[in-house]
Amino acid sequence: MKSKKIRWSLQLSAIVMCIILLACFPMPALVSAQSKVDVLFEGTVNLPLSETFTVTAYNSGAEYAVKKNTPLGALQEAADTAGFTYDVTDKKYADSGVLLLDNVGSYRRKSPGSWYAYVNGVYKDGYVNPADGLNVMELENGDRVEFYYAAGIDDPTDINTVKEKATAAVKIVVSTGKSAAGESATADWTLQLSGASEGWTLKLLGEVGDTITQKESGFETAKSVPQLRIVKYAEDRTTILAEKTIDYLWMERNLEVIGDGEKVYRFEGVTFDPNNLWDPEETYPGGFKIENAVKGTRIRDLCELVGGMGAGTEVVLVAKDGYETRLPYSSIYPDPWVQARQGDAILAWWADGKYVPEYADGMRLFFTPKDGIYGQWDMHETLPEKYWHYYYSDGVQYPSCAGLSAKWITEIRVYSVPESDWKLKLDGRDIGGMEYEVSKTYFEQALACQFGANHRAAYTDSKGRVWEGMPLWLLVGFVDDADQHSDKAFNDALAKAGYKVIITAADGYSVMIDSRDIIRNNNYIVANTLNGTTIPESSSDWPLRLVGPAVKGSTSISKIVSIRLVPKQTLTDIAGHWAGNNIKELFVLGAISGYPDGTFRPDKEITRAEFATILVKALKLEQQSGKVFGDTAGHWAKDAIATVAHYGIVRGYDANTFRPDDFITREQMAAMIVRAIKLTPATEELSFTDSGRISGWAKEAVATAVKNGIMKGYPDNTIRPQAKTTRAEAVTVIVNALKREK
Ligand SMILES: [Ca+2]
Ligand SMILES: [Ca+2]
Repeated sequence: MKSKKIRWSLQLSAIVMCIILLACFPMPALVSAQSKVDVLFEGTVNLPLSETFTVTAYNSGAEYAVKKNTPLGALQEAADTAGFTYDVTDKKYADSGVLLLDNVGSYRRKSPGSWYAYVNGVYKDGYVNPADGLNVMELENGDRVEFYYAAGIDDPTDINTVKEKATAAVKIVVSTGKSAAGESATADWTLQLSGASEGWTLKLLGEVGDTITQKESGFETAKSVPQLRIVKYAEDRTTILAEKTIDYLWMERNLEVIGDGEKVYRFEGVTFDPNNLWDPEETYPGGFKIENAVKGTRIRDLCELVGGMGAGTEVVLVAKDGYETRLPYSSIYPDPWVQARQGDAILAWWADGKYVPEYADGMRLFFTPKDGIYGQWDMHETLPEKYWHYYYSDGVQYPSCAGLSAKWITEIRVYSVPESDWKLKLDGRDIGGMEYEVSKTYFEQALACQFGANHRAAYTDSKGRVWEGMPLWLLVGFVDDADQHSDKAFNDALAKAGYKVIITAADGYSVMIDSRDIIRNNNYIVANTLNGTTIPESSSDWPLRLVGPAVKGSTSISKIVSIRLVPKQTLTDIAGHWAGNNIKELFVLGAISGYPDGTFRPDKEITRAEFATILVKALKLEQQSGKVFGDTAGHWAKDAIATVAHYGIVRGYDANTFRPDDFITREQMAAMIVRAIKLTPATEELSFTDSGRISGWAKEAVATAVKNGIMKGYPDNTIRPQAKTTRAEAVTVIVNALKREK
């Protein structure tokens, strides 16, 4: 949450880049004095090795990841720098993997000329020779890449004739590393900026291609009064209709001051009582998380400075670290019901005798309810559910109204029309997990680290665009098994065993990623923001786009609406079965397999040998071959039985007898499972109606299994110790045991 990258630095680096680019690259008009040729770009581009960018084929709309150190990468950099466009087609991609250049700027293919590409003066024609493909061949430091647009060319390999006839050109020298970039690549410069209250000077040093991040020190001490920017956006949510930048001095002079500086306003702390999450009686068992005597300005009055909130919209309060808090129209323009419980939503710039910046948490959101306390139940009663904040602790989702009280607010975004909502469907049921629908708000709150861990990840693409969102593995962890929120929510064992992660777009297009490629890494990120702003609905990426260093053409997907986890193979007879989820989980783990006809036959009995085999695989016991019973010597499960015997999980009937093909009874199963995961023995008497029928040697094991939730009785309160175990029951007991181990 405490990102060093403050909002200003983004704006500064944009200015910085412009200045550097202007300084380093001569304008095209200045370098083409000697001929009629329209030189769209001439200069050096820096192409980092092992980075890629995404290009969209204009004929098909398909996206491709292309290495930067290719002729196409060089063209892309030139295009970005000089501000022209180009078009490639993928009509040859399917059979030769090349992209072909048709148009650059207004110079179109066969209208009347065509584009010819050269590297160090040698013609490169990917159409004829795929190794010469502009997206294929790799460039080296100092390579010259030239593109000429000319008509009436018989022999493209004759570069001199092509140059003579050319009417347009792009001339690039390639630099592939900072050290080789030459004198034009570094620049020292000084930038003078004036703050609203006093001037200050900021000196940044950088190199072309660097991301320059302003250090917080110096900047903050120089800036004596924090500024607040208020912006109103048009219906497209991008165009700025009005904006105003003010500070508390202006607010105090010009707008009604809320709060008398004596009355204390409080936010209730979380209850930490799982049986009383909301504290509707308002007894405040968790005390108060925030309590200050404040003065501030109504957020409504601030919104009105730029024309007010559109009906049904939400206001976005942005903190200096980028943290966003959203409140609905009804919270800023409250009706009497909300007014009584919530009061005004204000931006506090004074607390306990101090103005900002000495009031270090300011400017901060406060509510001014009549009773002085904004509690969990007030949040429940005054805000729609999607605005509720939570705090996770020990797997419990506690309502946390204090989470609304955002600190360090520097910007208020006001909108004209409501933002379209979206939902992301997560479905892990096919691998034994669960189904969950992530709302837009939930996703945003998770990113704002309300969920106990930092869920935010960022990726800068080849065009320098910064995408932010949630790593794919974290989303998968919500539904891969029954554990949604603990730090072990992502099931590593399942992911290592391998299942398919299918990501689907609104139009039905989908991509598949192997679970083994996503394990606790940021190679795949489901992004909802671009350059610090939520992806707008007008974008073809809305609402979510898959980005990250591992995302290639075949895994590139936008408009994501669902993520489904599916096993590599499926079983045909477990749909609707009471143990279906457990069966799927062990199946994906590879601990059980189906019959050749695709069935699992869950209600069939299971033999002692089969149970031992599943146990070895599920618990990943290291294979041992020492112990062989007289009747397991030639048995198919000889090794698994030897392994469980080695670990003391089974003892057999005697040295010679294991009876591998006997069906295992429930009390035998209890004995094996309890020894397998080494549970502390329980001695409690069991209260099943048939407890007395449990064999003496199995009493402790059955009690232990029941006490640990690994085995359960039947609805008629029997435990049926000598009944044959079904395959479904065996799987369930093992899954329960695995949970205990976890
Ligand atoms: Ca209250
Ligand atoms: Ca999980």
